[in-house]
Amino acid sequence: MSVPRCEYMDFVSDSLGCEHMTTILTFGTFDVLHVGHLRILERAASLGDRLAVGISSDALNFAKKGRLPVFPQNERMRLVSALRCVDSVFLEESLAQKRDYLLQHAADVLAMGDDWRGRFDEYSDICRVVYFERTPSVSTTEIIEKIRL
Ligand code: C2G
Repeated sequence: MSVPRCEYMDFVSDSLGCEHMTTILTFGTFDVLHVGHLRILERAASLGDRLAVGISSDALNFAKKGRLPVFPQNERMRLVSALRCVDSVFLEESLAQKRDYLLQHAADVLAMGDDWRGRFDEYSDICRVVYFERTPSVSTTEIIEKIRL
């Protein structure tokens, strides 16, 4: 019988008499870390017990945006993992592997900003998909432009 992983884990936890820990996953580049990034991570963490963050690799960013991030992936991972609301980080190497990442981390919830609204609904068969409103008036691109002026 094929049982979705979260239900199976609930069953095992219940049988052992332990509470199920709710895992939240989110993804992003988190380049030039700012308050918009912090706010989405805090709101994502508030949905459950553990927050794991997939940090987009430098190569993935180059493929998506045609430029490398200001801060390299190892530094972006260190900065995000130092935040109090984040429990763990991992490298997101491909957008196409999202389902694998969700299953590997036994995610109960996928949380993303609403600039991605609808783009991840296909994963609602394995977890809850939540979109949060983006924080207005702050973006990495605008910060870079301001520094350049
Ligand atoms: N964000 C936000 N408010 C802002 C800026 C960003 O809520 N003012 C959110 C985005 O909606 C996203 C997260 O912060 O959920 C990370 O944003 P980016 O670093 O811009 O992530 P992105 O390059 O869009 O990569 O697989 C998905 C990608 O990895 C997302």
